Amino acid sequence: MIETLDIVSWAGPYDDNFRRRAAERLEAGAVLLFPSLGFPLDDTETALVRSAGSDGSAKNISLDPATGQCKGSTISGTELATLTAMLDRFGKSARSLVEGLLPHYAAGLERARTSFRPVEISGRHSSWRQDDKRLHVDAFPSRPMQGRRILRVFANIDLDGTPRHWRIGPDFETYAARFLPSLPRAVPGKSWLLHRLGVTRARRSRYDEVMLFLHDAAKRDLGWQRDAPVQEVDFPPGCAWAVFTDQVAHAATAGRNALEQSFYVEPGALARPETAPLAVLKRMCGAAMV
Ligand code: AKG
Repeated sequence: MIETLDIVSWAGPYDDNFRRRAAERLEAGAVLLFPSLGFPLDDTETALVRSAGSDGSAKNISLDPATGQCKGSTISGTELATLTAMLDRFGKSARSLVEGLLPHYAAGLERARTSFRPVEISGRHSSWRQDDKRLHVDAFPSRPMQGRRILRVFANIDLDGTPRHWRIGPDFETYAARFLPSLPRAVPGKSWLLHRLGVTRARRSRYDEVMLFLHDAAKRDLGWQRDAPVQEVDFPPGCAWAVFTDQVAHAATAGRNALEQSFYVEPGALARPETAPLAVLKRMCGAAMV
């Protein structure tokens, strides 16, 4: 489940061996772990990270690279400019890493939001649906993916040595097989109406409905949360990791001060599309998904 790649720079070119292993293992559902890939901070960024988490900012401070706007933080002025620049630098570094290791994604890769997650996870309260301490695969209620993949790059930038702790659950097919028997039938007109009402940015495909169902059904099932076989992983400060979070069941149970960059990947850019949730669900449900 964990493929360790000992690279030390966010910019390639990377060794053929690293590129081959990244391409083979990521789409097979592994987490690519880069134990020596730290994201260095300068003095002003370090001061900002040190004070974050206690200033009332949201659990997720995010930068939209399309607008350059940073949302969720209570800071302003030069501090906000420093934070925005740090997030943008991380987003660009993550893109350079992905394009260097997985060059076949470059033409089908969209950089989405970059986030800073300063707040300690353990003990944090949220609704069951938003509780990322429960195992889940990612799906977005308002942003239909229509088969595009969700690839995320994380870095732990905590200054006091706190690891980020994840639980990684069973493979996607095993996860889906557990919940698909109770998948509700599609409701004609629902995706049209949700789009019309502005609840979703585009029409949800059946793929989006099934992925949201899998996200919710897993988080709601406390018995499965307790009993599912998991691998416990600590991501210490100074490391980075990349994972298809729409495929890999994951729960983040402890840690603070992480950076995260989301990418959307076109299905046509995948090396092995038959391993993607879109193909797995089509096969398991016996029906077209998009
Ligand atoms: C998610 O964003 O889907 C999570 O589960 C949180 C991961 C993290 O912040 O480490």
